[in-house]
Amino acid sequence: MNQPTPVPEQVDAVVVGAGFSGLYMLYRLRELGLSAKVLEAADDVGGTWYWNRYPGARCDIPTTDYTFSFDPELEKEWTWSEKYATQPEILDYLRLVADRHGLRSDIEFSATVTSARWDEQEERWRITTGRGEQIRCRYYIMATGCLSVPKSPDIEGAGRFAGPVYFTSRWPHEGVDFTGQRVAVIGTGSSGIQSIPLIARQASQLTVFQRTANFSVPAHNGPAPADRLKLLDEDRAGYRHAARWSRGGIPVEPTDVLGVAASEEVRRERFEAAWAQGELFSILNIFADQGVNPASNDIVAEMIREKIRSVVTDPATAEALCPKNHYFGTKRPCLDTGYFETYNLPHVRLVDLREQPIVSITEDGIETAEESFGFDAIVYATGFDAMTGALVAADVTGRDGLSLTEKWAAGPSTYLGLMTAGFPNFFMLTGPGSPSVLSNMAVSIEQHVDWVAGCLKDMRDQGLETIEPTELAEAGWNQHVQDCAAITLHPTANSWYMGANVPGKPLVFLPYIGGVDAYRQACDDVVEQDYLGLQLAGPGGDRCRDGVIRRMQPDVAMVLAFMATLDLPAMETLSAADARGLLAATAADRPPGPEVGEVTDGVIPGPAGDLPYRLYRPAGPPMGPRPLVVYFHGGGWVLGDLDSDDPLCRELCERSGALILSVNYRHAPEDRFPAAALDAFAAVQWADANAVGLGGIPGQLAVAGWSAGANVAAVACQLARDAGGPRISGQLLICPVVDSDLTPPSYQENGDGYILTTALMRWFWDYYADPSDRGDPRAAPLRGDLHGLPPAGIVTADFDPLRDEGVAYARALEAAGVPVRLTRARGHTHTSVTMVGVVISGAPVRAEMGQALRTFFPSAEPQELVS
Ligand code: N01
Repeated sequence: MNQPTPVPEQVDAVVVGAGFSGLYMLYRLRELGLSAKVLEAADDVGGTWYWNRYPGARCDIPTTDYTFSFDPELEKEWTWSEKYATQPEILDYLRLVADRHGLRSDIEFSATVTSARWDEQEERWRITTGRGEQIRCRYYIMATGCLSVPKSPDIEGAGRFAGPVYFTSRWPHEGVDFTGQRVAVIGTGSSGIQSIPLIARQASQLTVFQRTANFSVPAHNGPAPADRLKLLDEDRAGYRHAARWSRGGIPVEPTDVLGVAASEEVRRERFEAAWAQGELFSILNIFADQGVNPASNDIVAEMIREKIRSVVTDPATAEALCPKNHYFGTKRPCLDTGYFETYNLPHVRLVDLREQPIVSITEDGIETAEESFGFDAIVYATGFDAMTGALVAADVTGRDGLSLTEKWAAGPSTYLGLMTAGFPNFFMLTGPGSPSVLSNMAVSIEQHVDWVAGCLKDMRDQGLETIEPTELAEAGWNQHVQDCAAITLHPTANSWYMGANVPGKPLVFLPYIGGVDAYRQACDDVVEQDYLGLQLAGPGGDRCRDGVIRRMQPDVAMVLAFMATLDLPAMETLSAADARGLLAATAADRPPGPEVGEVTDGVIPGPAGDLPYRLYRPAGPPMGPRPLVVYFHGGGWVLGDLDSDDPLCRELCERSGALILSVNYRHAPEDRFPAAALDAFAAVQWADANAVGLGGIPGQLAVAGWSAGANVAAVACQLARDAGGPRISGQLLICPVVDSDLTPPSYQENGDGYILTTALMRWFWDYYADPSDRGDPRAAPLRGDLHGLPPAGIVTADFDPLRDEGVAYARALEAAGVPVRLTRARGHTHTSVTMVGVVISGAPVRAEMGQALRTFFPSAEPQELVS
């Protein structure tokens, strides 16, 4: 007789995992009145704190902060015993949370999910467990943790060892006694660094196999920090609020001290204070630029290396323990208790795998390129398939039979790290593309759970049943995640943040590094903007407001936010003299730009008097003549001078390998149209006539300029063509003013809030040219004849009122048969592309500028690009 097909259980939501995030998610789902089931592979709650029971396992975020905040009564009842709690204590805490809220009744233990499929007809997920159970649910929520799937040993012969093998991430519950044993530990990440000192206490011989030396800071464990406890006692709610809106999920004021600018005394003082504090967020906050500037990072890294050398007595071992292959912070730094001191013990030895790689694990030990080691036990502290491992392992199939594994073959793609297109009603808690592992997980978990719960409530209230990101919104978020990473040193490291620890895993920066505060704001903005980028459907009607939540480069946004705090007067409300003063004052503290070979100042004769110039010569060979670029500064024909654009000129010089001759021109309102244009043309004529004396190559002359400087550069090209010379090889026009029409869409979109405003442009035009002159091609070159002009490199910025006229000029030049190289500065403003050393995301755009200049001089000797 046929067995009746079991009727699948039905719940509103299935949650996978009963760690911090799964427990809190269940609590919130119940609060909403939704039926929910948590599937947990272990036989108890705890998640990462269930599995990682190796000796020395502790949190490395202070317990004042590594704790739930959703239950104020629990906060009162529970007191952590130490600054950094042990694994058993954290597990006890999570058990208490489960029991206090009666969560266990909705948790099925020892239940693994073998597959999850989206049923298009029913609009339900069909979940299958290892026991063959079927569960149907509307919402499928992965609370599987970021570091839960251990990396399988990728070492030759790993299965051959005859003795016991232990993984830090799957430690036996009864513990391990290494007394009298010869023990090998492979791996020196957080798990290795925490466990090695304790294993050394028991083992008769301990050999640590290190592939990459790691930065580690003494934890100075003990009672919870008194200053934090005091703050909590005084205003717990305020403290938690500050944590939620902090950069890392702990209320730490981000420093504005730049490592490269600080005195030796200040550097040392800040470093020693952070070292004494023994907290990750302090040591990562010594300098504002340590995460982005190699020179600043080196200062911190060297001070840590000094500490290691001062502790480890054997100089060769000390040197091997000094991290030199990655920037500090680009691999997860560790907190330790007596880690480096352990290497002073006579029975502990470090084997540097970069000196002698492992050839194979053998039956009785480990063979390296130089030695054979015999062991009684091997401990793998080799890490995890981080952030994506648990998600793709769960065999998730969304719409049209697309599996998550297939979709993410080239790296994860998510919207806010919470959802992914093609997988309706599928949520990831602390998924890739969210701050997660770069933050205090407790804060990030609560934020994600709260967001999901809020979303489910809104859907229910509005009669909506499915939710899924659009491709556009998701692509935009992925881009933003990568943009944030790209301005840091992170992508340079072979870290698990990059997926580099798992052979064959795509190299993509996985978490969101823009900050917990910025991230929370983005999530809130999505909701505020009617669930921007999400398609929602149900009896309440289908709807989708498509769009990208963060289009601006993160450092550009930071500069704008900073400028807003300065509360500067709008330029157009000032006199020209005061506006010039303001520009000079705001430029005073900026980085100077790259070193060049030589800088000389001089004057050239202009039509109405001398014009000051500054000549930049690139560093290095060849020492002979170079192509020459005449450059004109920006400033709306009213402001600016040789100093205002000095850093940009330096960078163009280094990137192009050409001489840059920056020339001042007469300014309005003292000298109105066409004075600036005529000066520019005169400067080009003079440069051509004097090329040899300047060190230039005769006949290799180009022009360049930014903003109004690009205007006069473009005009100079038209005048030179009309006058039959000089011959100009190319024109680089950076965010050019080429028309006097203030109505194109880019003026509507970007006319306010991005420094160059419509009002300011109007002010510039009013000073520069009478309305009757504004159609003259010498004021508005877009209106001129564009045939026979030199090849152009044109840069436009997304958030620039002038964007559309730049594009229009490119199109019009092309139509006139002029070769054009159009570069879109994605996510940039009119000014941000020129902010050398401040806006790092502008570096690729400036590299493009240098490249454009190079193409103007094909016969010039190739130069090495300075990136
Ligand atoms: O893992 P890891 P982990 N041959 O990947 C080495 C969190 N955590 O378990 O750097 C030889 O950091 C590998 O070398 P390399 C925390 O976020 C927190 O220690 O790839 N060696 C590395 O040294 C942490 O970052 C706490 O060259 C091999 C080590 O193994 C994350 O979990 C405690 C190898 C792996 O280090 C992961 O930490 C513990 C091979 N084939 C963990 N493969 C807290 O304190 C790998 N290695 C809260």
